Amino acid sequence: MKNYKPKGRLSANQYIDGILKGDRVLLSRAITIIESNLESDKILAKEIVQNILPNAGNSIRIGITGVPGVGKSTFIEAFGKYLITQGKRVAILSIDPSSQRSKGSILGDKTRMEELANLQEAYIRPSASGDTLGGVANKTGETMLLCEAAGYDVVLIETVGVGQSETAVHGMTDFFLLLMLSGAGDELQGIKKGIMEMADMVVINKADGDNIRMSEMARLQYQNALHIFPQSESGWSPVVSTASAIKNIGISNVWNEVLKFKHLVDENGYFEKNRNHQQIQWMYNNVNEELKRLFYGSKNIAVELNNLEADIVTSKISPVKAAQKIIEEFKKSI
Ligand SMILES: Nc1nc2c(ncn2[C@@H]2O[C@H](COP(=O)(O)OP(=O)(O)OP(=O)(O)O)[C@@H](O)[C@H]2O)c(=O)[nH]1
Ligand SMILES: [Mg+2]
Repeated sequence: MKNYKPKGRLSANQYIDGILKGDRVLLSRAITIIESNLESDKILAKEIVQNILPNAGNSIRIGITGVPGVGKSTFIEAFGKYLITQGKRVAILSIDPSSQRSKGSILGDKTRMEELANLQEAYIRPSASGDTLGGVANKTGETMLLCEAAGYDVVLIETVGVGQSETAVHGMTDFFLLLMLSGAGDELQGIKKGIMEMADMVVINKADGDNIRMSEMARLQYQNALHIFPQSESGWSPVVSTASAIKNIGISNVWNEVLKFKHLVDENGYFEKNRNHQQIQWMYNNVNEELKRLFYGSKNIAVELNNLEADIVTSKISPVKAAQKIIEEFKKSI
């Protein structure tokens, strides 16, 4: 199986060697294979990921979220550049299952992260496209492993503050950072309580100019709000700070908090426990995705589903009975 090589591709070993040497071109090409839906590429992708696994995992994985316009890209530009001054190599990935935006965000982020994108120590890869969040998240997870094997020791995974993608990013990162704005209620910011609850740190961005006082007030408010949540399993108490991504203020503080967190969870064993839990969860995500693909990808099932839909609307069959029937059909085919 080793060294499998579909037409037009290098062998798995060539990609692996390139990635381990930190070759950005081969890293990008390997990620393209991970994102591909061709069956031959899927086999190749699995082989690459399986073999780089011993060299992956050695990064701190940070999830970053916040509503559109809060300043995620600007923050990542400032934060990424700061991390590089600290001797880090930074990979920036994103999860965004909405296809229209994933195209738009490439263009948007190219301009917002211009300086970072030009640094050798940074690697920026926009969201994979795909129909399901689960599928996109799985691909981003594998991309993250390749980046780690290529020597990036901080991985930032960005997502927008709406929908379920937060949960997916939280499920694959060690530290979860929520960017907020002052002067707007939670409802206005579209941030659900559940997302606040996931945050290890809340940063009130755009704390500059006339906004400084309001931002400080918001900081106190959020700090109080976070006290109401039960203590998280990590033993870490979430912190709230202010920052100005555009003026480069409060950026180093964020990293200091990440380091404090890392120290704590290394000591108390939560870091490893959480990573193990995430690995197992990831297996189930893959099982779920593959089952859905097998089921909905089957021609017979598609035809039968079509018939059942017609029978449901004409009340020939109940939805529950229809579901049971199609599952029986599926069981016969496996
Ligand atoms: N005053 C001020 N403006 C900022 C700051 N950070 C970002 N901005 C501005 O806010 C706008 C949105 O910033 P982005 O970084 O694109 O925000 P985003 O969260 O990535 O937005 P999406 O990619 O659309 O989700 C831009 O015009 C930025 O220049 C800040 O710290 N202070
Ligand atoms: Mg952005």
